[in-house]
Amino acid sequence: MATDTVSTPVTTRRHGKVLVVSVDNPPVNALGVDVRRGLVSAIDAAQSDDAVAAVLIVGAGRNFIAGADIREFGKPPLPPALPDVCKRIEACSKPVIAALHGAALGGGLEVALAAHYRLAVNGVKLGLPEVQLGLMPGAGGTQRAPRLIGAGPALELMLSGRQVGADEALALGLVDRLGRSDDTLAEGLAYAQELLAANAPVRRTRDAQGLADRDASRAALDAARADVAAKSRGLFSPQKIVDAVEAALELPFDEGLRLERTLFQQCIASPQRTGLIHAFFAEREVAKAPETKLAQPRPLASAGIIGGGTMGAGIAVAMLDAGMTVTMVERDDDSLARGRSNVEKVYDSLVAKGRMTAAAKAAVMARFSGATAYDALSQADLVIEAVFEDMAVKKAVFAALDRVCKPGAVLATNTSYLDIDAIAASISRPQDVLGLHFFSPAHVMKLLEIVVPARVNADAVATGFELAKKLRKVAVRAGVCDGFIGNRILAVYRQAADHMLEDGASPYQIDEAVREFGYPMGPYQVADLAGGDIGWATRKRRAATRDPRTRYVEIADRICESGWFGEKTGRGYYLYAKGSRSGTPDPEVFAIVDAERKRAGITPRIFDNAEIMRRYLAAMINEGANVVHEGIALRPLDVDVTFVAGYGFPRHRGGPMKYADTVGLPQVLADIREFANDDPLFWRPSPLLVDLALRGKDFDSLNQAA
Ligand code: T1G
Ligand code: NAD
Repeated sequence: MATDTVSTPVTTRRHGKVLVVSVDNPPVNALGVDVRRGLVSAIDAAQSDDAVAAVLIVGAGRNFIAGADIREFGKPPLPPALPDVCKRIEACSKPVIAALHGAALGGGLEVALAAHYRLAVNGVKLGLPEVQLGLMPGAGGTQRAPRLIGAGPALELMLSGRQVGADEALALGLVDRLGRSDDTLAEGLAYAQELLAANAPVRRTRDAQGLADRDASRAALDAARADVAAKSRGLFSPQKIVDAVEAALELPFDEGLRLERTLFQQCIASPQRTGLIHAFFAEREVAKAPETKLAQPRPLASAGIIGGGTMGAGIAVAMLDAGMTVTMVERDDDSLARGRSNVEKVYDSLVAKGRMTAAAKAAVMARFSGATAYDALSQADLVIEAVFEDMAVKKAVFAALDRVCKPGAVLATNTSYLDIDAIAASISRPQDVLGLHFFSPAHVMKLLEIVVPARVNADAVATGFELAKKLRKVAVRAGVCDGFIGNRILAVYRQAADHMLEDGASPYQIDEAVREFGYPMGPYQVADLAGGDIGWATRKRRAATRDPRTRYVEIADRICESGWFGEKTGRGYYLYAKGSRSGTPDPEVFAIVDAERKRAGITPRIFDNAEIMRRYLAAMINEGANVVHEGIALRPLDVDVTFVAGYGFPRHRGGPMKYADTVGLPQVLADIREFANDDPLFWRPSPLLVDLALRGKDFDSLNQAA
């Protein structure tokens, strides 16, 4: 065994004639500056050591290399740049082999592509996910990948950002060999020995012939360009990726590399990069709630669901998909049968689409059982209540759970608005009660608000976060208030939209402005999708406590009074032709709006889309600041993740609070103060916003401080 040489986090060790270069930079071996320097030194060492005939690059820990160090972006770049590191690896005159396990993503895959041979073991995840960060491969990936696997497959990988496993990587030609075991080092060394024994030459990817069929490459480029134009909805980097791959086809390698660099710098400079990287890290920060550091989660093998309606059934599917055992309790046999069929419907449609076998469905449903008696839940680790949004009904359910559930069972409610402290106080074990607020459809929507009442134990909250991980949800910790984080803020910016509607804008123009901003849908399309009856019930419930001085727009009530609840009734704000999910403007809605304006004595005025968004976002940001100020959300980034994961806020803008920072808090505050001239009661600047603007701080300063 030869001696160790050069610096950490990259170490080298000679195994016979093979120099093993090991990257060890926890947690994911990101290509920070020390790793880059270490790789260059290692190749230089190999180059100058006659005893070395080949180089094997491996990653220590769970991954090969998960890419460039994302935390370095936006900071002054330190040499060597990653493209130069890759060039150095590729130029090595001795065969360089990369042995891949775990994540080999972004710059990590680019390092592997610069190597001359690639081996992967089972469980590997290869990909070029830069587009998900508002970036593009910037270390040769756009030039080497198309040459290795062809323009079509390379474009698909870079534009989707998806990860591929070992078998697909081999089929694509991304790797040359699959290891028989998961001992990456041993498999890599064996492959290196075999190559040496076969006198395998240095094989540079820059010379690979994946682009030889120009017509096919051109066709793939044209298809990708059309796809990006149709689907990228204003995203910046997808276009740059296509431009770079076009350069791979049209330009010599080194010129293509130079153009890639230029395009990459443009992506770095784009605000979308800032927004998407903020979203990446924010989603990881929200999972680190104080309670998860204080306590270990309780067991989570079996769960009970009370209520098999829209939410109960969706939550049951999410849990079954995560491998849990689920018992649903309903009021009576008919309701239970309906609940079971709501669950089965999801799997039947997967079977019908060929995305699930009947046997797999049967195996999943074998973990599902139903009952009308609560005793069936005596051994459940966790029970989630999703019955009617009525305090008396919910308290009765919790009384029953208090009676039958085992000590230590976590008792959760999926209520959207009701006071969870009151529910907890109604039973003998408030320390086990918390809110688990899913979003519809619960087996699809990523967001899960974990609502923390005053008397809950930390391990019950930690169990909520553990459940979120198990269900692959993005969990955000929220305090108890009317509507928690999401629905509370939604109610305010929806009011701002209704004010503009009554003052002269149309629901269709408002939806258009919101879509232009990057949302998939506007607020009136969302209302029609969710069903106007739910909001109507909430408004009626709130009527008794509404401050009579505040402005109340009755247009939505008029529409609901007509029985128009949206898609489920064929009309709401839009008209829906039979079987169609896309609505058309409804002349009768215009009539209702005109009548309400007359009743309110309002002369309509013109709004342009820019003003619509200034008002819509100012309301959202201001209430977001109130939610942080009151401690309902721990930090501004918790509000951002809530809206990106659960309310369609465009991810490339990072979230409402991040967006506010890009606009500048003084500007947001100025807007609110301008709007307050007409309605000082609605537009009351949040004390937090005023304070931060005064001190020249932004919301991100609070994220850093936490
Ligand atoms: N840079 C810096 N930190 C990173 C990182 C990265 N690339 N990847 C992960 N982390 C941190 C993360 O914030 C967390 O920190 C911890 O590692 C564990 O991550 C030139 C431009 C690899 C699949 O997009 O997809 O290369 O919260 O919780 O679930 O072309 O992390 O503990 O403090 O996610 O096991 C391209 C991003 C970069 C991959 C592991 N690469 N990472 O998942 O753990 S751009 C990526 C992931 C690039 C070049 C370009 C996942 C993972 P903390 P985790 P995980
Ligand atoms: P739903 O009307 O579709 O289903 C409620 C189910 O509860 C019905 O099947 C009913 O039979 C059952 N039920 C009522 N009383 C019961 C009892 N005592 N024991 C057992 N079962 C009983 O309602 P939903 O939309 O699924 O909403 C359920 C809860 O989830 C509500 O608190 C709601 O506010 C909340 N929520 C709804 C949404 C949404 O978009 N629908 C989103 C988040 C949260």
